[in-house]
Amino acid sequence: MTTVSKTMHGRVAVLTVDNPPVNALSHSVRDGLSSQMTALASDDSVDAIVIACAGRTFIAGADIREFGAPPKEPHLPDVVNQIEAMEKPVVAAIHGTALGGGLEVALGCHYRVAVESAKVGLPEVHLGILPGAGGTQRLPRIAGPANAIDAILSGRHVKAREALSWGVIDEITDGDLVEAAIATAEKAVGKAPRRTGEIEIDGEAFGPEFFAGVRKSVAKQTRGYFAPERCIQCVEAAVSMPLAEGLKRERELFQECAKNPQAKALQHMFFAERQISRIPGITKETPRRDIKKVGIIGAGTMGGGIAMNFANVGIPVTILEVQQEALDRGLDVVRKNYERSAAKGKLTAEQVEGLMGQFTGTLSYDDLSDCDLIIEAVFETMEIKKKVFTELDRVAKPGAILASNTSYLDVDEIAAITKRPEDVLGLHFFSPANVMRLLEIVRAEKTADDVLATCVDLAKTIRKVGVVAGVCHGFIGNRMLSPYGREASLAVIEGAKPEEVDAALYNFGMPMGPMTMSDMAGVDIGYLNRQGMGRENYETKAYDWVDRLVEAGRKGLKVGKGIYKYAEGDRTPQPDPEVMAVIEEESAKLGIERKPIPAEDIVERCMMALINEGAKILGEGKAYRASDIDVVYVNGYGYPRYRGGPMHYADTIGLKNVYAKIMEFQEKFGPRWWQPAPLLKELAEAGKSFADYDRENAG
Ligand code: T1G
Repeated sequence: MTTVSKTMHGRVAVLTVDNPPVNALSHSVRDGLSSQMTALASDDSVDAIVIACAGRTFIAGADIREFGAPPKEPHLPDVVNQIEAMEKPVVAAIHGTALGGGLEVALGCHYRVAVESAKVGLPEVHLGILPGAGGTQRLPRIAGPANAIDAILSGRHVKAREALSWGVIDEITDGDLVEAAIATAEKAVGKAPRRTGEIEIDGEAFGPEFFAGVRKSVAKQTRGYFAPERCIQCVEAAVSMPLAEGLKRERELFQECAKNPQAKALQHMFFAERQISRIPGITKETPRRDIKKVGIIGAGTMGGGIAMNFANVGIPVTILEVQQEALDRGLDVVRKNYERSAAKGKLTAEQVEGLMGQFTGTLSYDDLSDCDLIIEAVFETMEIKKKVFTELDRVAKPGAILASNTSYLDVDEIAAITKRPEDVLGLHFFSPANVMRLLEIVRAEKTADDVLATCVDLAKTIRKVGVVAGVCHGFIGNRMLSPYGREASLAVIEGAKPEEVDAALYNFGMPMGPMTMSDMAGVDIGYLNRQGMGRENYETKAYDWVDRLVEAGRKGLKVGKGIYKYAEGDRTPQPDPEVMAVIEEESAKLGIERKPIPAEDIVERCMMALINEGAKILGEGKAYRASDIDVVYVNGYGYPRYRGGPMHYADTIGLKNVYAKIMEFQEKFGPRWWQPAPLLKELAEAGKSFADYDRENAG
């Protein structure tokens, strides 16, 4: 298939790349560009060349689907070198996004013309690799090492205007892009070639101190990641080496990254996040409902945070509270949030007012009658939720979508209280709801397809990662959190200190350990939950020590003491001997002889618990794909993205090994909590992975 075609415009040859959906540099594109360059170099009827793209975007990078397959010639670095070496001027005409290999091709060109809305970037780091076709060598030369390192380490999409100021784009046109590029090409004919790779960097200001500063500034957000350090080393090479040597160094470091398991995990996440909107029974043809106005019930932290998501994208919201005071307080918190963003320079004072203008407060359900979607974020008991939904059923207009933000409750039961269960579903936001990217979309038994489809699209509109889950206690995320927390807590009663459990999981890559997380969320929340459950329904051994802390007033960070203690105004958890005394007493009471537990064992128990529950959820059809579970854990619980989520992590261990480990735990810790998920057993015995399961069940 020809993906690169040529048309003549006077003496300028325009090459058009047409490889939908995003003009990725598949083998045919590389081959087309390379053979066209060879032919055009000696074609006397051609003075100059333009590279443009059909469809929605300029080249968005290498073809990620070809990763892992044996590389086929011509290789991209050679194609870029070939373009740069041309004696005839070559101009890139950029619209959409020139990303990764796409920007590298553009940097190989001698000029770059773009439309105002275009963006450029080197997002390879998000895929666990680095720009491997000269991007780490050419971008520092043209944009300067500081801008280059910012772009390469963040992977961000740089707007055309900013790229223009960096020198990466030569011209922004508001007219026809290809015509503007042809004009630039014609003007360049006869001038000396203008090659990015020949620009000399003044290395003076970019010595070891500069790079030490860079390393320090990204240390926190790149903790555990393999590629960022290699990206920095590439730019160091660009500053200190001639182009050819720098390109060689880039190649070596690229290979190191590509071989590292993190690359596979991060690429898995790339596709996983694009799979989530493929839902059985939902197609492009499924009708959608218009969401022009949203109602939120409850102006607490959750309700206010949820409301902000809609206001941010220009959808007006009506917030309902029971009392004026609570309403005022809630709206005030929203305003303060926006003002904080303004103080950081992210919003102007005018924008803050504009955003606040999207909010209407009310004390009356009747004011929700014109809302297309109403989300309740009230206290988490079935009784209260039912009252709210009865009211909603009374006031909502026909066709309005009614959603509950419950984290655990049965959405079918909530839906059944209304006369329109087909309009009801769960929309489970994560706190703080204006920040956290995850949204669990809970498909209840009777939820209509168009309701679900509307909410899946809506998640994208409000820039959330929306994963569909079935109705079960805790849905995907919180259901898995429960056995994970249990194992962490058991480790404490068996001999580990809380700070040892936290350190083990932090070092595994979690943003914080479960004990710190408990303190932050409020230790009393789990306590109240357990009180409602009855002792026969949970592992008392794991939690009695925690409950004693709560009963002694240690409710967590909010009161300055919980599993840890906190100095006034300081959020740093500090181990507390008083807590250790309680733990030791409880261990003794249970007849447990406390023994140190190695960090690997703590991690293993917690991870196996997570994976096994994930496999149960998948087997019961409460998640459509193992990769959906990975998306939930990475975006909602801070599971290290570079491990690809718990299910991908299980695949890297091998499901046979996972199953064997769970059986070993059953033997060692008893069968009550260690029943292998039937699906896990089945896959392990068949020698399959969760990825195989996803492939076989696709569509
Ligand atoms: N390769 C293959 N498929 C790709 C792809 C790519 N690079 N980019 C997107 N797709 C598919 C995607 O899976 C989806 O497929 C469809 O295109 C639309 O994508 C040597 C090593 C371009 C900003 O990392 O950031 O260059 O699900 O839903 O929201 O240094 O896609 O429809 O079947 O995301 O409009 C570097 C990745 C590669 C860019 C468009 N490039 N892509 O966003 O649509 S590494 C990237 C994106 C590299 C060199 C190297 C976005 C987008 P399907 P979409 P979108």
